[in-house]
Amino acid sequence: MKKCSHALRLGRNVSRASLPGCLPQGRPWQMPIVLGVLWTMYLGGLSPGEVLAETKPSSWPPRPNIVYIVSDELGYYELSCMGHPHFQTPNIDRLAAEGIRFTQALAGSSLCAPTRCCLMTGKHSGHTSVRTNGGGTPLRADEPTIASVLKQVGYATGGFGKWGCGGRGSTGVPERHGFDIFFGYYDQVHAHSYYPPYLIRNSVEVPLPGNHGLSNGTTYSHYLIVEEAKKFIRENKDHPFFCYLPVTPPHGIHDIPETDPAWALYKDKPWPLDARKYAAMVNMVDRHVGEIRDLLRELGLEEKTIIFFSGDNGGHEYFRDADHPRGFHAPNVDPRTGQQFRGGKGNLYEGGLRVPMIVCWPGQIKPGRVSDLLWYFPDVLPTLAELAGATPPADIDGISIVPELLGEDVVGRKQPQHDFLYWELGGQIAVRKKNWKAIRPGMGKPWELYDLARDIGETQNLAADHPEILKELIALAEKAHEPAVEGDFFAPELNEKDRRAKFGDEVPPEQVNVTMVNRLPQDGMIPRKFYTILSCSSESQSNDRLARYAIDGNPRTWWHTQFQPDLKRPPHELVIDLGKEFTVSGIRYLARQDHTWNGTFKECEIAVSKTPDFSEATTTRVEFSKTKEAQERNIPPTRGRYVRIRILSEINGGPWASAAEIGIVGE
Ligand SMILES: [Ca+2]
Ligand SMILES: [Ca+2]
Repeated sequence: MKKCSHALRLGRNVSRASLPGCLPQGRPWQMPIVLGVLWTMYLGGLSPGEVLAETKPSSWPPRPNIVYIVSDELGYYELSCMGHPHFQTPNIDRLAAEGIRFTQALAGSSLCAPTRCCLMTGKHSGHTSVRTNGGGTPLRADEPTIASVLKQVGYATGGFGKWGCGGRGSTGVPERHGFDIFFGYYDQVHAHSYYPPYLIRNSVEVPLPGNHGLSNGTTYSHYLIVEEAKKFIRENKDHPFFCYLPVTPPHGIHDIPETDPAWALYKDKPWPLDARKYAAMVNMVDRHVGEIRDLLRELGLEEKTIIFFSGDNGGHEYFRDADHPRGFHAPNVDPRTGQQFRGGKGNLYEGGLRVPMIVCWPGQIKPGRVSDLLWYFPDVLPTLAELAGATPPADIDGISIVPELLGEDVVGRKQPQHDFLYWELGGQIAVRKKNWKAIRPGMGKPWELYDLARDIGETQNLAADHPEILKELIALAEKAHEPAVEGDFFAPELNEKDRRAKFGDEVPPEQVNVTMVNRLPQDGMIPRKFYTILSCSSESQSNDRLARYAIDGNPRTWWHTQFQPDLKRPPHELVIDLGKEFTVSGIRYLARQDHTWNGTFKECEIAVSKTPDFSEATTTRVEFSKTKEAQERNIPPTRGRYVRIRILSEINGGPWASAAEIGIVGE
């Protein structure tokens, strides 16, 4: 990383032909611009910078075919061209050798769905609609994407792989966002299995005979996805196309057919089984990159097609153990120097944001370049729009990097630079301005400040040394954030079905729910149909965790207290109106049913009252345990219509409260 750090101080270290010394050759749409530049300079005596700002090639835009490949989870260093001894990626290495590799092309976010939303919409994660990683959270109906922008200028648009910007039955499905065809997975939970009973094409199920979910089946989904992409390229070979390939490997579940040639390379390595499968999956993706390039060559499209290859979020430290504290393959450790990026998938340190990014366009992008241009996923939309001659939406955060890709002299203008880059993820926030990066690693945690030019590993917090810089970056962050407004589900059962399909089609839904998600027992409970929420201390509107979800009967939805824009601290409370008087004798509580514990109730005060002001209430203290199963606590039987649950502490001492379901026991 020493080279990169040095380059950061200098800005960029990319060598570039300077005007008027180096004329490009054999590129008809580029020649007029160079001559035009020289002529204008001669006539007006302008400086090259001013001239660049004025000029465009006469045959602009170039309108290439666009192939955009995203490998889910692939880490920055997990390529053989990065010197990693575990991986064999000759085709991706060749792509880099024949194109441009970026050292500072950063992910839009640090988890699958939020980062994909940045990629598709050109917005940073302070403006996007999909900021949570539930898997099916939808884009809003009216949101433009790369596909809808390119479609307006006549591109055929196809997507193949994992969507993650809206489950089936929602406003976010890809065919409502500019894709002529999308084949693969809409919900990310569905995408955990390489052997699901079906995939989806434009919201219609495509059965995969012999598949039973998880790792059980005969049809490996990724093969079909690549074949569909190739078919799309063949069918559209005669006019411009956008082929988006967000493939799922090497994301887990780590499966690869034993017959795959990549498995033969790794099956006998003295490594844990999953680490072998992971490396084989990377090699398999590499082979498919080679096959796509072969197809483009066969169709005579090689020089008419720009190929992007990237990861989706920073490397996940898979298969960690005492001997491999940064993961078995250490995706965020430079295998040549040992230099480390801090963190990884799920956080906003560099390890969570650095992804491989390679762009290749034979005849147009100079081969073998390495660029330190600082850019990120929101820049992809305006970049592709410029290449295609489309107008990007006005309210995006990205900037086109076409001058960097093709040359400022060729494009006729300087490469613009970001004033700042912004990320948010749950309670985490990061802001980057040139070499400075401010990060708040979690809700309520102090801000940190790093000089990435000197400290790429984010080891020395300079917040106390440079309070004025930190203050400036925090102000930028506050300006960058606006509350998320997600799209809607009009048929959520379709999305639920797709999520269950991860586990196969032969398990009855009820059983899946019992196995995977606990429910609140209903016997002895005052029926839920009587309940309404009279009041709540706060609710998290930014990610749709509203109080009413605590009584909606759905264990997959939950109430969470507010943490944005400011953090509400305990005590928290919910008041349930039972509609009429009952004799209340207990309370049931179901903690949130996802992977995290935050918000789990511990000490609570339960008050029962005949009037909503609780002026003459009976109160009882109860304490809940750390379990995802339903819990019941009894209170002395009390007549009343209003029940107030006041949460005094959280099971891990956190400031939150959350509840998947609350039930009132009584008669
Ligand atoms: Ca991912
Ligand atoms: Ca619920």
